[in-house]
Amino acid sequence: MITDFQFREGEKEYFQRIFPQAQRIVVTTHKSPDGDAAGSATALVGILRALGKQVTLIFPDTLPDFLKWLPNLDGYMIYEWETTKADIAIDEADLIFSLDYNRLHRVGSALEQKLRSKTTDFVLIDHHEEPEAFACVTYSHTRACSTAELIYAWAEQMDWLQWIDEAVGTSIYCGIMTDSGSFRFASVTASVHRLVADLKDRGVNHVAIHQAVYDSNLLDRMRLVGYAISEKLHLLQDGKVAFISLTQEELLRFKYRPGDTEGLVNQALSVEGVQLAAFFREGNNEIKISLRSRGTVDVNQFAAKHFGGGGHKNAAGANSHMLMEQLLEYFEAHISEALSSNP
Ligand SMILES: [Mn+2]
Repeated sequence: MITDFQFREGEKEYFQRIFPQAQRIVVTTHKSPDGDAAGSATALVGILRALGKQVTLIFPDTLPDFLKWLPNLDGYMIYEWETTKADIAIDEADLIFSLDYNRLHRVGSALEQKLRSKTTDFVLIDHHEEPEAFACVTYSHTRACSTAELIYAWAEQMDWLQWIDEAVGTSIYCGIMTDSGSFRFASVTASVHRLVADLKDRGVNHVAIHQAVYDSNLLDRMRLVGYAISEKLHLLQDGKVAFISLTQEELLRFKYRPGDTEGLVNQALSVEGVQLAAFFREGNNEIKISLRSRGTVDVNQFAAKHFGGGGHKNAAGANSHMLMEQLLEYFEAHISEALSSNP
């Protein structure tokens, strides 16, 4: 075995029992799908289609352009735009996969309601803390660097590695690469490198994947990032906290497209001396908060306590309905708590 993430008791038997019967399968991910959500989902779709299943891939909202080249995307639906069609697929499904999210509300309220109304079996494959108990199988390992790593681990334990062809491997690589900061986070183990070596043996072209994801900047995006860093990056708490906020007006000025601010919060965290970074992006009716931290500073707890969000200890997110000004004041007033969790 290459991966460290063994099935718990009864999980393999469950899949062996359910798979011969499950013909129509729906695969879902969290809102604002990132490289790991889309990578793990398309990898799973590729494996399931190779097994002869009829698979529908549903994203809650739009897929950023830098992920639209992924293999096995054909026929994917955006729930926000194609609700009726997607609802039919969900109604007809005998099995639903939940990938890269720990709680059903992470798919957005419309899709959440639809999924909650289903009595079909759910399978959750994820690496975020404290998964909600809604699935028949919760294949959740918080030490995994990405959900894509868990898709490989899942296939390996099902003895389905033969279905990991170049296309499926490409999706898995994309998920691991984007969720691990290109293999630099602490979650990247020797097993992850062994797994990637195996993907290389299966024909995966890492140079092309890296270029497709990271070297496709549009000028507007570069200017937006430049503006955010030069005009909107502020420090608090003697330089231990960095934050960036962008209003809708600012995003429009730079012709914002989904995915354009991906990674911005990590750049704020990369400033010398910064232990916690936050990014606030104003959407249509809520503000999306991304938090990152170093070492023992716990942003998962902070996000849960103050904003009802969560994620991992060093990377968490939440949504807020406060106005931007209020929200930033609130953040400033409470952020020292997160730092003091650091002994
Ligand atoms: Mn992930």
